[in-house]
Amino acid sequence: MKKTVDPTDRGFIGDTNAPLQSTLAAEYSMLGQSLQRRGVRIDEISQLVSAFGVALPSWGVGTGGTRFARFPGEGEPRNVFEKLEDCAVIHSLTGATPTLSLHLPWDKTDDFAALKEKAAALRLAFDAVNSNTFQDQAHQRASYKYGSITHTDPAVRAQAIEHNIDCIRIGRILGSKALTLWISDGANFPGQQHLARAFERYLASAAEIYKALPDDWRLLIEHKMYEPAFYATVIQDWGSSLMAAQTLGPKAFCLVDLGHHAPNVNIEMIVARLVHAQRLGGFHFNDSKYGDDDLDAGSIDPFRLFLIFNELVDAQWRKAPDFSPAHMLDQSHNVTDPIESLMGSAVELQRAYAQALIVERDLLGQYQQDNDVLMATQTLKRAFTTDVSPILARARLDKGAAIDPIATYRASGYRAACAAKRPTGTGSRSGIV
Ligand code: RM4
Ligand code: MN
Ligand code: MN
Repeated sequence: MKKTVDPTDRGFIGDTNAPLQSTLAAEYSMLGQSLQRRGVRIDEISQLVSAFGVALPSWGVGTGGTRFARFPGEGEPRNVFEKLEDCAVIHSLTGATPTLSLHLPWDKTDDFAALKEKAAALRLAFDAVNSNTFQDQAHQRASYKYGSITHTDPAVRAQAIEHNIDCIRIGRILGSKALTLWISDGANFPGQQHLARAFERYLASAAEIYKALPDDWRLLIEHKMYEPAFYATVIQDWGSSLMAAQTLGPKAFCLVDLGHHAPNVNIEMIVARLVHAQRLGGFHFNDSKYGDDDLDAGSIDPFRLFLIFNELVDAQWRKAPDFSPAHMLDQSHNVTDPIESLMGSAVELQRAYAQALIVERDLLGQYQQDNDVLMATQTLKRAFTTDVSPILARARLDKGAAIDPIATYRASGYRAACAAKRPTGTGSRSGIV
């Protein structure tokens, strides 16, 4: 039988790092010299990378599925406490995921105070809470089949509003500072829904939720082009989301889920516009080829991820006002070990961030000013094609995390240990996302 070690154990991580350290030191120093020739100080970059964090989606540590089937993974977490344990493994090995985002009622428990305590013991905290009015729960008064906060029936709207307010209450216990509002409301057929009135009902209901927000909280409005509504979704694009945020008030912001756009949409441009409007609230990072595919961040189009981070770093660099977007992952893992996918994605975000940080911004600005198109685009490409892996590994090493998170995770035997103590078939309900 393969041995099992606690992958969060510092001693174990240190032991697996030991044989890799001298190669890393050599690679880091070589990269440092090459960056220095561009006027970039590598230590500054690795400190910034080290300070970067992204929230894990609690629903992402379970195995996902498609509309056709779900194949349960081995040793899936059976409840939110076990989800926390998996998140702690990811954070211990990457040092990049200090927070997680809950989804309610998927993550319901009778004791949220105990959950908070357990999280603190595992060095984890809570980012935005997500409400769920896109499926019916057992014993629910009214059905969301034809919508939730935009439903034509005020009783359904009231129930959905109440649920969101309850999420805020739970979030306050946990120390969250934001509520993410994604609704699946929309229409499958032309004529099914009065397009203008549905949006008006959205604004009125969202205003009720907004009223319940504590002063230091944000409402993150997530848009999505389609699915499950296939003809018209009420908050289908960043225009609707921005209008809603601006109507609701200063605590309302837009959340950009990368997968929620038509293929080929220029997401970095949307980011730039939302930064301008001072309403960029945060991200759900993932990747996609066709639609809301929820694939691992950076797995399909790493250049696009880099271009998004380029906008974020640029906004930081020019001190854009009211700029502090939340970074969260929102992925569904059907054919990989969710822990490995989430670790890989956190690292890919750091990679895009590091690449964006090494863009020679003064030079780029000058090329843009002079309309030197070729040199401007090459300046971006130079940063993107630089292998920043030694910076990422160094940032992890400095924090006591793993130089090679996935290899270390595999060496620990954690998944096999989970499979033994968490029987298959009783896994999380957040299967098909
Ligand atoms: C949606 C959307 C939401 C997520 C659900 C599970 O497509 O991305 O953020 O909460 O899926
Ligand atoms: Mn999302
Ligand atoms: Mn989605």
